[in-house]
Amino acid sequence: MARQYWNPIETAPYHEMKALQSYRLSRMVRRVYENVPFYRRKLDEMGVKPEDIRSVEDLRLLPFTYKQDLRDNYPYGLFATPMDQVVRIHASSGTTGKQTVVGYTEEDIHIWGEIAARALTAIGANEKDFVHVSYGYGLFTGGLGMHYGAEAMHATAIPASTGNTKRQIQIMKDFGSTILCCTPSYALYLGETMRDMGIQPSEIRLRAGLFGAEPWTEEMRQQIQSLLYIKAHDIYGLSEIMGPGVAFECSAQQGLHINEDHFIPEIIDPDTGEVLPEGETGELVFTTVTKEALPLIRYRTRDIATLSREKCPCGRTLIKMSKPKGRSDDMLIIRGVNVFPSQIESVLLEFPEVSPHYLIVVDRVNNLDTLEVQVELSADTPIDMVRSLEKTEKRLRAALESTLGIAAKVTFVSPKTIARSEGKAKRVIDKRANILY
Ligand code: DLL
Repeated sequence: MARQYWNPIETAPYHEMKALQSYRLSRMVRRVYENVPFYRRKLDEMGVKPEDIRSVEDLRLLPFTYKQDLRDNYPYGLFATPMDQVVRIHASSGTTGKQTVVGYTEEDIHIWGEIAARALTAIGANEKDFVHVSYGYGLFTGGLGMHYGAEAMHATAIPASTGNTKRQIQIMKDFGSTILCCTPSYALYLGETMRDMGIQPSEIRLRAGLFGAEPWTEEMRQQIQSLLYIKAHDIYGLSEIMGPGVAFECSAQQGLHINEDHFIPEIIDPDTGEVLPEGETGELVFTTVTKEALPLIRYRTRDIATLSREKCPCGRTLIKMSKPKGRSDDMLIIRGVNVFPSQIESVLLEFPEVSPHYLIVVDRVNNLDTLEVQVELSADTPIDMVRSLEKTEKRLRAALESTLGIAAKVTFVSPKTIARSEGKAKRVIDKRANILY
């Protein structure tokens, strides 16, 4: 019989989980104090001794770690093990500055495979599945992370990586891929290409997908599901903490379970650093408690989310995070109003006349911020129907204004003119600061 959970810890009562977290936390703090000069200095400055940290409640005594700290200690300065124990390096490219370099011991790789296997099991995968991995293989953690997860559960990994979309579809058809792992934007693109190639979803065996690495909305989930005839699930992670599998969606699809026996989450106010009570929205912060090569204390993810310990119908007791609502640093401030690209996406996806491919262009004209949303018309919307297009544009503008609280210009472009991405989609051009997200 297919396993419902990968590891019984996923259903442990909270008091057991808390005891495990507390034990692992105090052990980890002792280890970083002894092995990472950066943390020893920070703790000394704050007057905190490793023996002060006995339980998860003591977390708030500890300092935050920022992406900048990783850059300042580039490439290996925060590693807690000698390099001869590091068996793998990954890195994440930033929009600015140096790459963030992360490392793994053999045990870290083992745990990563385990948490990715938990995510795959939660969507109903088992050893009979063919896991088609179209995340990039390389320094990016997506490809190898999901690959090792598939192998850990004895499924068959298909390391398709990115690129050559038509060939990917051929592989899916011929090799019998049943589970798809890629970014949600690439899943959409694969679905569209399949449609253009005249391949019916019934000709392939895909039944579920694990999509992450970028924010996506419920509406996008519906589109992927109907294009590919599969169940689309979310998977969250970040290289600094591990890679894909830090949190994963179960069949209930009401938030993502965090593998909290390895990564303790907190939600804080991003401005004051104050820890917020369960249910409030703020910045997600993680403390790794089992990582050997690169343990991080209270790492500021910049992702905005909420946490909840509400009972989950799937039976897992692991705490859940909401889908990330955006990043505290990709949040756009347009004419003083906070705008998340995901809000714009939600509105666009309510309009069947347009496709989910869009570009948000923010500029400043005569000292005034401007917001333009360029969006592709759906392939079956005739571009020459000027009158009906005018009506759509008016309705879309009104919907955007009521959701965002500011006016946006809407520009329709022909189908397939907005650049497709095989990895994370680039959806915002902020000409005010020359930032490309
Ligand atoms: O994107 C790891 C990953 C690979 C996750 C494959 C899921 C699937 P980084 O390149 O370090 O790592 O980027 C991490 O991507 O802080 C979020 O802002 C964003 N992100 C990742 N997953 C999701 C998701 C990988 N499911 C950053 N929803 C994170 C929204 C996500 N944002």
